[in-house]
Amino acid sequence: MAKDYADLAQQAKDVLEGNWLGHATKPAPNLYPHQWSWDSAFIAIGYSHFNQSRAEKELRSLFEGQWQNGLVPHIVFNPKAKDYSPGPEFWQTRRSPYAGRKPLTSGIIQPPVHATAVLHIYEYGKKKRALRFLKEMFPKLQAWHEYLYRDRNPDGDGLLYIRHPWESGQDNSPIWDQALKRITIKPDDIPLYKRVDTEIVGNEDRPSNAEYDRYAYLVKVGYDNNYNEERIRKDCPFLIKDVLLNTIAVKANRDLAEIALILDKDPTPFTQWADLTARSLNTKLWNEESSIYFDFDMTTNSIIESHVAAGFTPLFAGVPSRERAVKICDRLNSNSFCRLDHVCLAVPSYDKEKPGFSPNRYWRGPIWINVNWMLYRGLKHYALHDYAERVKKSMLKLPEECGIYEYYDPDTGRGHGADHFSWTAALLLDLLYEEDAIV
Ligand code: 9WN
Repeated sequence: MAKDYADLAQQAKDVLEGNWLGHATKPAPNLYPHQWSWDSAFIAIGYSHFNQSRAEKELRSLFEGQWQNGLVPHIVFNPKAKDYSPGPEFWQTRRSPYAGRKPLTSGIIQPPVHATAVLHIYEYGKKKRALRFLKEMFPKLQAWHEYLYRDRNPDGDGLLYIRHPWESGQDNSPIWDQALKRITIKPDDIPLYKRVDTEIVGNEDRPSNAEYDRYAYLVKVGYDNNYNEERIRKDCPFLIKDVLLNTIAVKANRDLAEIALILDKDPTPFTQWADLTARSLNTKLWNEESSIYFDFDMTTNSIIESHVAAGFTPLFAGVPSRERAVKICDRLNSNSFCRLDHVCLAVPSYDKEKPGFSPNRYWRGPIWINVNWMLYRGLKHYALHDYAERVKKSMLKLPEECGIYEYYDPDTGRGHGADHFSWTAALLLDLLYEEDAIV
């Protein structure tokens, strides 16, 4: 890469430094003051190139919140931070026999990017030290994946379910619209909560109040059932086999298998899980007509036909055949997403031509850097170089010209949500180091 990106890299490092809490990195200065699960994995991927010790600390800190049944919670609360809702008390995790008291955590999960991050640290780090870290993390990652395939795989088809939109990491995605609408709740059933997000970021960039009522209610379903997964499954009106989470699980299992081999351990369980989930994604969730993978609603036993960019991410885990990968690339290269021969700023999170698309409202249209990072790596894997290069260029251009934001308007590039957003900075650094663009 000809251009010198040293300034941009420095800005990205400054963002991570500014968000460093001493034991972990918060996703953004004000909006997200705690530690989030998949954020930390992306952040560790960024650190792995220039600060191995911090990359390790990041994940070590997250796994301090791991439950005894292997669950890795989506938030590990920072006792010094007060301004986030719902906070630790809201989750009532003491009702679970598995949750720890210190640190306090939430009671749901996020996509399991962690094994991928740990392997990344090994690949880019000093080997002797990284090997010690692999040894330390292996049993924790193993317990985490065992939890997923024991508690979230009731049909045995390897398609893991989520029981809260937050578990997918894509809070207000149009994928959940119908499922959330079906949940009718009496006002008394909504636990008391106060929104603080809209005091920090514009209301128009965030989920609606109706969505928040349902988010709060679904948390209550968890604690009312003492976080017993079998009971929750019977009671919860929101159970979805999500493409993004399952794709990430395939990749994480492949990476954990590789870690096992490095440590001279048996990789078979992880390879088998990866194969099982990949096969089911292909046989059950692929839609030939639209060249996309769709989510599956377990409550109605039906496919959710929502055309979101996450539906193309199986590229990242090498799930589709070459033929399907080419079709996905053609679909991306269209007015709905991001045409190569148009001025386009990267892949938006939702089809621009579908009802409900919004250029600024969170997961309903804006460009997210982590999704583009997955698509970029996936496209490269299939040697779809033209499109991959285009995605990469856009991923560099957006933060360079518009700031290091949480998400971006796909038409104007304007940054939205939180400024100084950690995973945008970290994945940008990953790209820059990988391409040797830093001099
Ligand atoms: C709820 C921290 C997290 C990300 C999610 C993103 C958003 C939280 C929120 O922020 O979710 O978990 O308060 O809106 O959707 O992907 O991990 O960055």
